[in-house]
Amino acid sequence: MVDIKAQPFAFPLNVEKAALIVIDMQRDFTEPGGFGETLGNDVSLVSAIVPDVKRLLEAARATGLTVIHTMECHRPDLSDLPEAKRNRGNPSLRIGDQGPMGRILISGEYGTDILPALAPTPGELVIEKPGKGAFYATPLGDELKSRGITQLIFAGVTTEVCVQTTMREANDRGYDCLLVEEATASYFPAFKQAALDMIRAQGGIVGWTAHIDDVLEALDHG
Ligand code: C5J
Repeated sequence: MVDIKAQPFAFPLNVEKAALIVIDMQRDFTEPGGFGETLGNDVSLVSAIVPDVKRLLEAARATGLTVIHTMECHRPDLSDLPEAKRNRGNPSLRIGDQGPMGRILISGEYGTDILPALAPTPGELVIEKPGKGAFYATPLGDELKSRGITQLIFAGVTTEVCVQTTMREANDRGYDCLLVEEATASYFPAFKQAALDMIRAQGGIVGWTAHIDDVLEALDHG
């Protein structure tokens, strides 16, 4: 057990029972022409975290931590895409439409893939999820139980949507959750700040937050 300096208080890391979960670091959210941009967002705000997510991934791999990647995506026949989700808002391209990087947020398409710099290595778990939360309609819960994981270290995008939704799902299921500040981003910096603040408020009501250098130092000693 090693303590990670964190807010609202130290996070007691048990490397045997912890996993790094990297949420939705896909081209569709981070590169021009993808889903994020069709919604009117500046994707450079989220692609900026790639070097820090990479540092975290490399440290987790070196420490022998379980590594999990998620991807928000849908089946090619759209059978797992609720009409409400497809029709929400006024994007220039909807989920399933043909875009410059293939069909938007469809499993197997180029734009749906995880960024090459952060690509899963053989043996790492990849969870395809149709919702914002990674536990909804996926095998994530069973996979974590079968590996004896009780702690989740979070990175990825976007902080207040898929990251926070998954953290809340995990917190309700009894996992200790830690979000790494420099390894998560939003298209709206104020929303990222608000999410960090609400996660660690009230004695860590959803979980902990920590700076990446403090997490890396603990992993080095873990
Ligand atoms: C969004 C996500 N923002 N991965 N997805 O629609 O946060």
